[in-house]
Amino acid sequence: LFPDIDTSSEALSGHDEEQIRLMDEVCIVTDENDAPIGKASKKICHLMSNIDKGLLHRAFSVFLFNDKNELLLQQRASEKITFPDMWTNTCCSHPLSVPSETGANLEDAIEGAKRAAQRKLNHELGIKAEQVPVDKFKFLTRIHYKAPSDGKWGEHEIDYILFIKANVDLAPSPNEVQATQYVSPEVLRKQFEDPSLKFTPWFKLICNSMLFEWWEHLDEGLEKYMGEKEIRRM
Ligand code: DMA
Ligand code: MN
Repeated sequence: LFPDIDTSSEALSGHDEEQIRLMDEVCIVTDENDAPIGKASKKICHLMSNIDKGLLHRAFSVFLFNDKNELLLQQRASEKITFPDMWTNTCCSHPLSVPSETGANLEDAIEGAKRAAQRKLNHELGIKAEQVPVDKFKFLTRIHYKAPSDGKWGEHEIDYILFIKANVDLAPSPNEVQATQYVSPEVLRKQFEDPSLKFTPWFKLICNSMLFEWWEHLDEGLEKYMGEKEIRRM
């Protein structure tokens, strides 16, 4: 499907060793309708040279709220190869190309994304699995978007949006996350007006489309937004 795939080995030089190691994780390559058509390393999936040829992979974005309905944000570590130092939603990553995280139909793929979410909430933020049980995540929809990071690197994903309301204990990994904060919708809207704060492109896309409406319905009426089958193209 992608005969001229760029596997360039120089691309990673100068980056953080642990983040280089994580570039060997194996992502799920999909077609535009989110059907898995293969697998490729995280490195291959995030090189703009490959994205420009149409390479697309599966991802998830977690939005975690506390009992005051405040959203947990994280600031990405400087060590991150893509989108370093930017503020973003609670946790993002990729379901891996293993049976437990892939799934052959949408229902199983959602379960896979939830398992991956639980795994990465622990890896990035030190949240114990018991505090974020898989069945507590609510799947809203899938978003298809493309966003360059720095020219060489970027994102092109089908992103599963997962909400969870849970009070958690945080122990962030400094290699992943340099700061965290809980925000209300009002505070987040104010932060968007501050040009010194940089937010990730996918977080801005979700904020500018559905986030605030979903957020208003966190405790009542969220069901009507959940389980959307159509992929939103952004
Ligand atoms: C990738 O996030 C997923 C989305 C939705 C952008 P990431 O760059 O934080 O992935 P990882 O934590 O695996 O490096
Ligand atoms: Mn990605």
